[in-house]
Amino acid sequence: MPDRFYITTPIYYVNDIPHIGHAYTTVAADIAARFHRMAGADVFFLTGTDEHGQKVLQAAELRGVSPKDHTDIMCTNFKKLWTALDITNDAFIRTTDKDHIDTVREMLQRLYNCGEIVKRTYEGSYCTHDERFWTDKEVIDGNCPDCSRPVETIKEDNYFFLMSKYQDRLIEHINKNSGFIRPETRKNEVLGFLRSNPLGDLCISRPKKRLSWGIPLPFDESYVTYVWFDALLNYYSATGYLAKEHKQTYWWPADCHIVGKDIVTTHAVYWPAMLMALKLPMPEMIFAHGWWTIDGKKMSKSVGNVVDPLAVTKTYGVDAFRYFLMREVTFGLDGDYSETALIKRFDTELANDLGNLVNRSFAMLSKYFNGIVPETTEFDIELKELAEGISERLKEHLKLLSFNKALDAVWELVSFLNKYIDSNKPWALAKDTNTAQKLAVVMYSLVEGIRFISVYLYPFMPKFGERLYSHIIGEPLSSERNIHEKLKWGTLKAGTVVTTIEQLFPKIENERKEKVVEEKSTTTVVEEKTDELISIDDFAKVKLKVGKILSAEPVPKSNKLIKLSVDTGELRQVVAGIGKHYTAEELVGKTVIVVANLKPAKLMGVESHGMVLAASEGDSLKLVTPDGELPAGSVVK
Ligand code: ME8
Repeated sequence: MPDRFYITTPIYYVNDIPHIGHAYTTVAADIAARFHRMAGADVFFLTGTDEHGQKVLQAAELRGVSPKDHTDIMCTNFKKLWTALDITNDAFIRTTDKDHIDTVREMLQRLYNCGEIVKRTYEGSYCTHDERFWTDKEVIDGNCPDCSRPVETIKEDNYFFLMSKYQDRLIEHINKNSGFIRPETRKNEVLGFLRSNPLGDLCISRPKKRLSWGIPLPFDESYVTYVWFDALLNYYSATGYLAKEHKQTYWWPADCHIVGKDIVTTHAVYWPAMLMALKLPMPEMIFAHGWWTIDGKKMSKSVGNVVDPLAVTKTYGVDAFRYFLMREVTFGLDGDYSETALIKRFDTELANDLGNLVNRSFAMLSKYFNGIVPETTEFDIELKELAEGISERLKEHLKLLSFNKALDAVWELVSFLNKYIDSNKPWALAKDTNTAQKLAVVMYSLVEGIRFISVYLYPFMPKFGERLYSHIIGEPLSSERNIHEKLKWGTLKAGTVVTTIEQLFPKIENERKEKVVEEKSTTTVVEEKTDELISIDDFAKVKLKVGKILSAEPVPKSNKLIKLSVDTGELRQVVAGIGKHYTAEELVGKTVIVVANLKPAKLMGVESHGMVLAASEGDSLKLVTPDGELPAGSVVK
């Protein structure tokens, strides 16, 4: 891993209201930045806004304010969103910053002086909306190939950057540096484009009489700079005035430009050609990710399907949103965004797999060791190797921005620990003094494993990682330097007090159901009508699961209700009216069958999420249990 890591997002058009697409790129860059910081690298993470051009001027005029005042207001939409999404950008560049403008002018002058920029008369098709010329081949039926608006034929003098002469060098650079453009499909696309078309020169000026809102050319003040030429230079100019403590040469070249696939040509052709002309080193990698759609359609204000990231995070939390974006789709491919998919991942992966692992582990530590991490000299070698090995795997995956592979690796540990509980059955070990040492190993391993998970997931879900790590260790994770050194099995000290923790990801479906729960203090007696048969579909509505009773205690002031904590693949509280037939003590460790989709109810003021099945005859009552061992959560069919 480099000791110094410079990562960027595109600078977003200041007129846009940020949506999940913008959030996606920025969250991805944030994860990479956090990961490198944790690994001890010196990180510079840059984002910002692109503030010049016709559209900004028009929007400002419409509001009756100056373009600068307009951009001052509009760029705060992005700044606020980044704060809300826990983005740790080190700097926010605006192309209206004086230092950026000075750098652009200096670079233009340099290129002009060495003959890389020349003046020519140009006649061509121009799209005012996109502020760019198109070749005759590109124009479709007199319309712009990008926005489909009619193009105008314009003849005027303009300045051109002699980009065409870099065509061969660009192809050579891309071929020699296999990781320069990622993913592979985008690299091939760019190579295909460069090999099959003669690369034109780039018109980098706009006459002021047509467009006044831009950076004036230093060698001809009657022109302003083409907005892309100005924008791309932000990556370099920022290193000169926004990255503190070091010289520009320390930060340049960038390690990683993350962009969407829409702007791959500007980044993988224009920008490297500009750098070649400026005799500046090439960035290490340009990664063009895929596109989020809604029901297969492009997000757009006019269609009204734009998803507001702030609204999503208010409902589901920042961590869940960040997790979903990175988990749902392979970085590089397109994906369709839906709330249903988000809820599904939240409930199964965050609430069930992860949240319950943490909850039941800490609850058992509290029950069997008063919340004190026990002393142990033994450990499970497979678990140790898995936990420690993820560190290297994350490095490899994050180098290539394979976020979902990284999450897969962490989830191997989550699943391992869940199975570890089921196979070691701490509740059974706790019953026998001969297995006290084994119980200590199991409980130590669970807490230690969870500590690893808190660190590994921190870049993805910073609030979760921070909260969990400091809950275990008592120190904030973000203040730890070189945290990877602490990813050695056994670093957790015996004697550490780890109290129980409230549900980290309360199930969304449950929360919705709970809203309609009514207080019930009476028992409903259903009269059996033997002649009323139900269909198989009716029966299928009842979800029965195998559950393991982790703890039990009598409900105060009741002689028959017992409050159970049951593992049914998720941790749930069930109140059972079996107190006359079983003591709380003898219930712990039993395997039972639970009705898992019963509406929650309150019995003597205690919430119950499900029902334990029992058979009775006269005064006798026995719990129904499977004929043999099955893991908690197994479905009864
Ligand atoms: O192009 N899915 O700015 P922009 C995924 N100012 N990502 C998306 C997306 C979607 N549906 N929509 C937007 C510009 N993005 C220029 C950049 S850089 C020197 C100048 C993300 O506001 C994605 O990263 O149109 C895309 O490349 C970027 O927003 C475009 O932002």
